[in-house]
Amino acid sequence: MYKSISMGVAALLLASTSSFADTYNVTSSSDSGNDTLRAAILDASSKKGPHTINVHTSDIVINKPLSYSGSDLLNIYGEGQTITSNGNFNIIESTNGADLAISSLNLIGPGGFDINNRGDINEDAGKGVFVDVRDDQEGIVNLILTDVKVANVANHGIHISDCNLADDCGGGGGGAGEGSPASISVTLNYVTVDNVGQGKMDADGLRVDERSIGSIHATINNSSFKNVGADGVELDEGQSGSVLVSVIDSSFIDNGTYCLPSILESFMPAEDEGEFDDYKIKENEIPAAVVGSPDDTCIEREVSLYDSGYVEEYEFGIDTDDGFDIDEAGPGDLTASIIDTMISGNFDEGLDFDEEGAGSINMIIVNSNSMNNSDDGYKHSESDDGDVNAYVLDSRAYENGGKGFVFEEEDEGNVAVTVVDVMTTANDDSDDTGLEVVQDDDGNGSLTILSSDISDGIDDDGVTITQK
Ligand SMILES: [Ca+2]
Ligand SMILES: [Ca+2]
Ligand SMILES: [Ca+2]
Ligand SMILES: [Ca+2]
Repeated sequence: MYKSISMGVAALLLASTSSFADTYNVTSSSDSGNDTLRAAILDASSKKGPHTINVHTSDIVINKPLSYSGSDLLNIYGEGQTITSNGNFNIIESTNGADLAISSLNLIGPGGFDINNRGDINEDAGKGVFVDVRDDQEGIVNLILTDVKVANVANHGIHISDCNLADDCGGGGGGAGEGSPASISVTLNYVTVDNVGQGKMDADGLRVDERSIGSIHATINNSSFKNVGADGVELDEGQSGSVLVSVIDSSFIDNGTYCLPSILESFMPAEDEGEFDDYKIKENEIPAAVVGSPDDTCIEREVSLYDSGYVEEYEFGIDTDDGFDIDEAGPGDLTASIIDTMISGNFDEGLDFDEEGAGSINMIIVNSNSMNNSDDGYKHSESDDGDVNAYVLDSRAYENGGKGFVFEEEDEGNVAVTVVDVMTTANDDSDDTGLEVVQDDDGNGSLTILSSDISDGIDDDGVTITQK
């Protein structure tokens, strides 16, 4: 029995060694033809892998996607070259759920996108790197990018989709679709994502859609996400499975700008909110959904009615986005460590982490700054069964349009937040809150504050505070 397993492993090793020997060397910078990157990817698509492609050329301009349809690992090693797409399409895609590793390449789209120059009208908006997970896939799908820059594409910079609705999966608790049993692991080292997602609504720097069984593991080191139309990073985990994140020495700057308020404000109704007594105002008497703006999906309209059918209140809002957004739904935890990281100038929250269904939020934030974001600096919301556990060390939140740090826990479960050497100031949500900790419904709440300066005040509910 033992012997046959060993022989199986030896056979596997032999198979992979012989495949590795079948390495491709790209020596032509043409878009297609002999010795090109496209030819190597096409050939690899038709063979068992894993495959390795070494790119030794000058820069490459492509006229259509570099599309890998194999299901075994593809490694592409560049030497710092730039691959530019001369149209609005995906630059590199793994269409059959294969693991993909890319090193030392710049992937650059055509650019020039914004809400007035959309990339999704009568065409599909192009992405930088796209991995499409198969419906029947199992195990872990891996995407590893090292020393890679992605810029100027209309849609997501980097997208891994384990969701059968493709770009219509939506996000968060409202996210739809089914997926495979597989989990997703994404590792970014020295990756820059700049000026992507400006050609359509809800297009992120890095986007992971994980559905059905399986978790998301994201490791982000020495990387930056800036000038993205929607979130710098958005991780959406639906149904069972957890989100596990490690971010070190990275930045999330000036993201969430596609639905640009300075362009859309002139399309907002004169009265963009209202609150009424019962039997006063009918729904057809309040402003209708906005039409005729550059992208009407940017303008949200929320209406709540009394049982009588009359309007209780309504509100219009412009849907800007965050630096880093996580939505974990169904059974499973949201566990993240954010270390040596800068979060600044994002048009909604800096960090916006939401956990629903069974499971907890477990956070560690060390030596990080969140400032000048339009809403909260760091926001954590937990609902249903499960706790909020957070440890914040040597970190700062200042000059955010919302609160500095927010930890909200609802339903069954406890909240335990410890902050050490933390500074907050000039966060202005109209009631000046540097630190908000809320424990709702059943459970205990504790907030421990050591050698910290929360100069704009603490907002607490259901929490025992120990301060030294
Ligand atoms: Ca899955
Ligand atoms: Ca889950
Ligand atoms: Ca959960
Ligand atoms: Ca709870």
